[in-house]
Amino acid sequence: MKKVGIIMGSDSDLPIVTKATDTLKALEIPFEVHVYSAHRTPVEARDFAVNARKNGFGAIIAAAGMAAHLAGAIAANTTLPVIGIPCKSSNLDGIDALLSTVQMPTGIPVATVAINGGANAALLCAQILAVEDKELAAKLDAKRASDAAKVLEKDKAISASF
Ligand code: RP5
Repeated sequence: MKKVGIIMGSDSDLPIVTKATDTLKALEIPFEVHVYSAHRTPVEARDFAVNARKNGFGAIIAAAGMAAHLAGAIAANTTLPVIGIPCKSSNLDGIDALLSTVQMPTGIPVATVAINGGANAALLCAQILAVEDKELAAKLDAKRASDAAKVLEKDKAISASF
């Protein structure tokens, strides 16, 4: 199976990235995690993206906050699918990172998940890889069914309490 590359702009983004790594682990999808910044280490970020396809990656998650150019900078250097996670920072509640990540110019797409949406970033990667992987697709179906069953359990409990 292809690997997922997870890049974060700073180790301060790790709590958000952990939601993605936990999700990938649960689905038994191989991944690598790195701290590369579009601004502080632009050469390393670019090198990762340029070599990602030949290094066995099938999709890349880029998590960054503030002026979050990481996902776009990675996407500029690969045609692998790139999923951006806008990370919430203290001043602008993540709106800064959301707009910086989502507003990509035509030709260089970044699939942007919700602010701090680490789990959905991993699920979207899994869905991309599952296009050519029936076993993974079955795991995703099972997860959907199990998540729905949990909601229906909550429905029963709440409904019974009134
Ligand atoms: C971004 O700036 C990082 O992705 C992080 O979300 C934010 C703050 O970084 P630190 O100052 O905590 O290293 O580049």
